[in-house]
This record gives sequence, C-alpha cells and structure tokens, in this order.
Amino acid sequence: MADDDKTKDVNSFFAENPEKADKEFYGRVPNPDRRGFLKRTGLATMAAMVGTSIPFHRNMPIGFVPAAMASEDVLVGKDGLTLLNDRPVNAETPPELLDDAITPTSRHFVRNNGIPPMDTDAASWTLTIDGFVDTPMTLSIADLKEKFEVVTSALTLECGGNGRGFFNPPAKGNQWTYGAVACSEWTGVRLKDVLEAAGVQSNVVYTAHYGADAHLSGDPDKLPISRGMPIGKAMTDEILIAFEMNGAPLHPLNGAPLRLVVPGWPASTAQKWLTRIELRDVVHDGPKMTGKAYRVPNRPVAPGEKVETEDFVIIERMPVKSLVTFPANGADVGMETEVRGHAWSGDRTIEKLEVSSDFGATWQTAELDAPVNSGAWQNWRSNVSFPQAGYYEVWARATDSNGEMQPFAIDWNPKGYLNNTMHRVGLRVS
Ligand SMILES: Nc1nc2c(c(=O)[nH]1)N[C@H]1C(S)=C(S)[C@@H](COP(=O)(O)O)O[C@H]1N2
Ligand SMILES: [Mo]
Repeated sequence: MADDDKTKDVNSFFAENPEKADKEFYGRVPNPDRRGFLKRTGLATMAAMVGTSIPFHRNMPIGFVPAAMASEDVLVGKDGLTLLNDRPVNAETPPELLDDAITPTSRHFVRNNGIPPMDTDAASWTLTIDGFVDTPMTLSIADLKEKFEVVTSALTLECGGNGRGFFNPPAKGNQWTYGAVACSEWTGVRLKDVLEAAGVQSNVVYTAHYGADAHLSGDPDKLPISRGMPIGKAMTDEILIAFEMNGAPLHPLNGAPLRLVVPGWPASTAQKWLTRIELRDVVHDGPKMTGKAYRVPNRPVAPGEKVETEDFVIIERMPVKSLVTFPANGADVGMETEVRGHAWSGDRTIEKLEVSSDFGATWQTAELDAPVNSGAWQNWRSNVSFPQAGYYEVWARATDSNGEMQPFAIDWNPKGYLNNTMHRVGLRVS
C-alpha cells in the first residue's frame, strides 16, 4: 500500500477501490468467512489506523473494518446496533433494545448483500411491473399513492440467518445472534393490488424482485440479490410495497425510498430499493435464489453432514420463535420481576407463550396479546418470582396455531438458517 493511502480513512479507501483495498488488506477478495488472515502489510496499515496493535487480529472476520473507524460512518441514524460487517453493512439489534411493541427505525436491523444506491430520490423513483402481465406498468411513488389504497401495518421482518452465530459446526456468513428481527410500522400499498392492476397471467408461478443496490465487485452487470416468491404468497393481503417506515420516509439502509415488506417469510424476499417486479412462469433463479442460498436440506441432517445441492429446498415461512426483551441478559433483578418480549411464527399466530426460571423443569404461561394486525409479532409478559438470591435463567418458548413449539436444541443445517431455539436470559437475583 502506498504511503499516502495511510492518511485516508479505511472507509474511503474501500469505497474508492474495493477490490484493491481487499487485496491490500487480505491478499484476496473477502468471502463471508468466519476469519480473515490479514496480510502483514494489511495488518500494519490497520494497526496504524486504529493507533495501536490489534492483539486478536486472527479472530477478525475477513473483510472486516474495525468499528472504531467504521461504526459512526456507516450506521448514521441507527442507535445501539452491533456492527457485524462493514462491507457490506450488516448490523443487528441487542434483544433488550427491541423491547418496544413497534421497533423504532433507529433499532431496525440492517442486512445488506451489496452496496446501497447513492441516488434515492423519492420524486424520480419508479417501479416497473412486467413479465407475464396483461399491462406492464412503470409507476412513480406518487402514482402508487394515487392509484391504490394506502395502508399502514406493523409487520415482522426476520432474516433467514438470524441465530446463525450459535451453529456448531459453524456456518459461514454473518454471525447473527438474536437481533436480525424487527416489527416496525410500514405504510405503502398492497403488492396484491398492484399485481391485480397489471393483470396476472394464468401461467405465472413466481415473482422476481429487483433493487437498485450494486454488487460488491462493482460489476454493473451483477446483482447482489434478486429473490422472489410463489404467486400465491405474493397475492396475500399483508405484503406491502412500502414508502414509509414508522411514519417517516424509509431509512436509507432499510431500502429508501421504496421496498417490499413480506412478513413471516425470510426477509430476503423483502427487496429493498425496489425498482422492478417481474412475474415469471418458472421459479425465479436470480442471485441468492439458487444453489444453497436461503435453502435448507429437505430432511433432518446431522451437524456437519454434507448435503448435495439438489437436496436443498427454498425456505418459505419462518418458524415459531420468541425473544425476551426485558430484562437484559446479565441484569441484576429483585426477588420478583416482569419478564416480557415478543413472539411470531411465519404466516401463523402464537397460541401460547411459556416462561421457565428453573432450567425448563417447570413452565408458567405468560400473558399474550393478539397481534395488532396480521403480520405483526405478538407481545407477551409474565411476572416471575424467585425463591432465593442467586443465578437464574429465564427461558421463553412459544407455541403456534399449528401446535409447533420452539425447540431447545438447534435443528442444524449447513447454511445456518432458521435457528428458532429458545431464548435464554441469565439473571442475578438479590
Ligand atoms: N435490494 C436488496 N434488498 C434486500 C437485501 C439486499 O441486500 N438488497 N437484503 C435482504 C435481506 S437478506 C434481508 S434479511 C432484508 C433486511 O432488511 P433490513 O436491512 O431493512 O433489515 O432485506 C432484504 N432485501
Ligand atoms: Mo436475510
């Protein structure tokens, strides 16, 4: 690396020439791998930038930019999120910051596969509906508001990889723990209404979603992600083409000015910076639709087992899950405390939420609210009392309308998706 580069901050270096920066730091283009072995020169440069040596540099994920340099720059308008990756930006929310019934925009997680677009002007943005439709259309955001009913609803988005960090053997990719989930209030028009206006032809089986973000390589012919869903799912009432989040324009990292919101399914189906929806007569085959991406084996497999690509199936609904958002893990509490959180299950509702404070020997049923609307998570609370001072764990488990209950142990799969194990929170009682 040339001397003058050292005077720049690492973000501008990566922004100007990402390929070169990766080669300088890591000797190769980063993979979403667990660890990155910095080249000697890369390590020296990074140490110079943070102003001291980095003793645990061997544990840094590849492509990683130290938070001391990165966090303020890349997470503007976000509050208390944990940065998992700087390029692309990926950040999750600690569970105790997800305590609100409606997740504030500042606490909605960020999952990017590419580089967000620079130009996100709402006035000139357009959405094209094409493929097997009677009337292909290109609509401005003003057109959407004028031609279709505008609705507001609280909708749960969860990344298919939420909980991946707990897989053993580990799965490659962002090491999400609990916080790649949120339930903000979204305003937009129903996808269904727009597709109906375009006229869905009888041979349509799948949607294909396109956004304006750029591939990490900078190659304009490559898309970072383009997913879709069966047309039957696309025509359900809850799915929105949204232009507002919590009563304000979308946050730039959450897809401004226009995105899909698909509650209950992997949030990868919820295309951000949405520019085009194509209706196809085959299952969509865009980037991150094929191979092993957002897919799980078609049968239970043992941890570490190799599975052939053809035995993977596309993830549809997200499984039954819950989160304890109060107290925080590690909190000091009195002899009695309220415990509360949220629960959700794909396209279903939660029927029961139970809490244990004795490592699962006994369970008490929590008070559980109905969802504020279809597609929203459900809030729950329970008073837990402890027999004496000491260390306890509060565990929560949800059961859904089909009788499915959260497991205690991980249902392992190679790519680390769909981890819905019970949330455990350690408490010190005095
Ligand atoms: N255009 C575009 N849309 C996207 C993505 C992306 O990288 N680019 N990531 C998807 C994935 S994997 C998830 S989990 C959600 C995350 O939405 P959020 O960043 O608003 O939380 O957006 C989805 N939509
Ligand atoms: Mo995701």
